[in-house]
Amino acid sequence: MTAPLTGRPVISASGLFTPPESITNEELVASFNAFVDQHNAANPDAEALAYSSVEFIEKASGIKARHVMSKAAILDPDTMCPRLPERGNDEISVMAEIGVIAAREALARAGRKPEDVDAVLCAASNMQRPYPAMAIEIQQALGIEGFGFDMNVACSSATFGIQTAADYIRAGNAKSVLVVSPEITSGHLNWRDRDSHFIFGDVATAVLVEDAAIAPAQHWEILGTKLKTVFSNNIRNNFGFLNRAHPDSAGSADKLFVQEGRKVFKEVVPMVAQMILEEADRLGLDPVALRRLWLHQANAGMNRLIAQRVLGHEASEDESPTVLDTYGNTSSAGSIIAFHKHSADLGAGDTGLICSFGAGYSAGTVFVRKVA
Ligand code: CO8
Repeated sequence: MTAPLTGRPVISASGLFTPPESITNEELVASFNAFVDQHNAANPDAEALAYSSVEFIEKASGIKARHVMSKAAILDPDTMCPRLPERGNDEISVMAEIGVIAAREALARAGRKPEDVDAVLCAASNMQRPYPAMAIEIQQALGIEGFGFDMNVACSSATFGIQTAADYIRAGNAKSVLVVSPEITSGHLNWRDRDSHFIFGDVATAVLVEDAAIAPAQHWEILGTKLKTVFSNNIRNNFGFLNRAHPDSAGSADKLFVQEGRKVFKEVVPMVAQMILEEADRLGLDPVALRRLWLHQANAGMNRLIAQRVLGHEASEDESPTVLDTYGNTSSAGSIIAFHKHSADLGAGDTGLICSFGAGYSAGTVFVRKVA
């Protein structure tokens, strides 16, 4: 007989899909600089484009490589964007396919059968299409009954998804919810933009949020979730269904990711550090005693500063692990990859924080405690 539901949300398990192909900074810069040479030779009267550099990328961001879904096309100076063959309506979509792989891992780790899941949220910074929802395709591919829908809060999509799932559990509207974040960021990155061409990578993550009553013995109690948004144009993408066919907009760089990176850095660090400290206080947690921070992976320097303000000292790799070096910024999936790869070693009673921040601006905190 199943125990009565508690209304207490937990993270039962997580899953990860990593694309097999990866681009090093050296490969990326060689391709970018070949494009620059071609462009400058073809436009002798225009202001010359400048080279990118491996040293700058690593120093400014901490990124050494990124996984991608379509390496050859991205590195081809004549293409410089992913080329993923279109699929028929009777085939699974690429985003759904990688989301399903991550979701299957989360279900297997939790010992959960698809028929026991009530809902699927596809939470990511871009959807492959507006409808039918990616979440419903993932739900169908997994054989889940119930419902699914898509949600987009840029880099904070996954934490906003976790809070939404946790609220379903708290309200008793669901007992098991999958939050899937397939992030094919290479499709909305401008690979010809020197300021940002090195930032992003592709990945998919999944988090299974459940009622404590049905969770596997090893799980993470969700102590509290908090979301925040403050409008900013400093990270923006103007692509949309209303401008797709507009003659003025064809090929415009503003229909891809654009940012004022330095302003983002300066404004988001204090906002997020303060939010974490306020939420820890509200939950009666000593921030200094947090065993691990799984922070959004956008910039190593940003994470260093945020972790320092929260913990009161320079965080070690053990206290604030980095996956940015090999994955790049994977938008909402970043903090979940860090959690997935660096949480098994913690002991019962250890507390930690999953935290996202990015475009919107948006930020989300999920404080967790390991059980068993
Ligand atoms: N190679 C060599 N030199 C370069 C390069 C390059 N590739 N790019 C810039 N430079 C030069 C500049 O020209 C500048 O030169 P000068 O001083 O002569 O003018 C110098 O380097 C310094 O440039 P910056 O001031 O821009 O460099 P920063 O030190 O600020 O580093 C960063 C730039 C890495 C972008 C840094 O500001 C940063 O990481 N900021 C935070 C960004 C951030 O967190 N953004 C979040 C975005 S993610 C998000 O919200 C999700 C959105 C949805 C997903 C989108 C998927 C595509």
